[in-house]
Amino acid sequence: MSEQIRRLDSRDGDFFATLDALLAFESGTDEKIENAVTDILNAVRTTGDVAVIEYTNRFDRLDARHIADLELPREALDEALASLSDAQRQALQLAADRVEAYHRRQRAESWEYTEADGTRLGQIVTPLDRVGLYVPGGRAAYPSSVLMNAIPAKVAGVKELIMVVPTPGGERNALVLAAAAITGVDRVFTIGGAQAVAALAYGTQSIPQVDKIVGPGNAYVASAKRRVFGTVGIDMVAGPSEVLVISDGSGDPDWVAMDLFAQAEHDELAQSILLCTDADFIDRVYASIETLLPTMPRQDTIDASLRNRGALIKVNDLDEACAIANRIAPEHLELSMEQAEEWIGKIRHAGAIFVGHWSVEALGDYCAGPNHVLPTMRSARFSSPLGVYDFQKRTSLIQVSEAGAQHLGPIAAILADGEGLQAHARSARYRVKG
Ligand code: HSO
Ligand code: ZN
Repeated sequence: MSEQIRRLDSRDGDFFATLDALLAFESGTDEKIENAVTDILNAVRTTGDVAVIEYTNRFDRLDARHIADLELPREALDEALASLSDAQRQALQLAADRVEAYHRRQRAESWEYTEADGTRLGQIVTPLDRVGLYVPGGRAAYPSSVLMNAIPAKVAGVKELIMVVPTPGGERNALVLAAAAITGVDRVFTIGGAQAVAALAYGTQSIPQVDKIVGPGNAYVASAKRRVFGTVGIDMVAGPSEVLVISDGSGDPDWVAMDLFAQAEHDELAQSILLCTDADFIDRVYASIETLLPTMPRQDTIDASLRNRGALIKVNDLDEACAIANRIAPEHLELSMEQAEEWIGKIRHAGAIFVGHWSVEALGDYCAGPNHVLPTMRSARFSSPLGVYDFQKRTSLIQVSEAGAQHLGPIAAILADGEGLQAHARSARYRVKG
């Protein structure tokens, strides 16, 4: 057997050190990229459209003269939608409908309450005004990601959603544009890279400044997003995709192997790990990997990913598997087992949990309903899937009654005295009568 994927046992003396090394992922900063991004951000900030046009022409081999040449009219999106096969159009629409139905449940509402003395307190929820959605060109151009980013923004009530997508050599991705049409993206510019992020963050003569930028991108895009954070909001900067499968040895080893492949085919640094209580089943999954790998169009990527960061791990029991899962805090967790439901409560850290043999990640990636933008690199310990709440913000409401000011004034004044802030103390005391 050729070695495709490492095999570990939780009883091995150095198991946890090996596991931690396998999980470690340095997103690191590359000086060359950082410098290039600095130049691009500065150029776009100072010269606006001119720089955007120049970089776009250079990097994407275009000959645009005005930003208008780089904006797609609504008809172009509708044409893209019309160009799809019926099956593709229906699949995209069904997926969009399900994702929308799920996300509608996430909408937060404003609330308030009134205290006995008439003081009214509350929280006002407001959607963001304008959001930029970055969509990569080339191999990682996923129409499903357009749905997953655009739909929660629209459900939140974002007024204007601006998509940027590079078209290297002028090549457009019809499915991506169709997804933009279906989700009601308001404007689309065919620009990409750090120059697109800069244009959205700072605004140019022709491209409006947004309040938040979301969506995946290459190292230049990620660096640019990190750098403009503060000027605008950003979503998380995602690492490579990950799946952890917990198996009790039930089910079909081919299914498990293919679920590992599905993650591995994303890229060479994607991570696919199996935790299984049954050594015999692990042998069968290993054999399935050997048999199925040569049949995969992306076998080189899958192979590299499984070798780099994959593992088949024998564990003592399912309790231990859950403990390891919590340590890994995977982006996707599949509970590939007979009584899967009973184990949900043991999982504290995962971006999404797929319960039972039928709940395969691929369904979640496209059309189950929940978002496929999930916390990676163990960040499920402290963060959540992309959702409507990422496109809403909260404002506190404070309406103190006259009686309330009598009661609260002395409390605030004492605390202000303690901080040595006399203006605070007096502005509170002014409102206290007698
Ligand atoms: N597994 C990816 C999402 C995706 N899969 C898009 C296919 N297309 C990250 O959750
Ligand atoms: Zn995927």
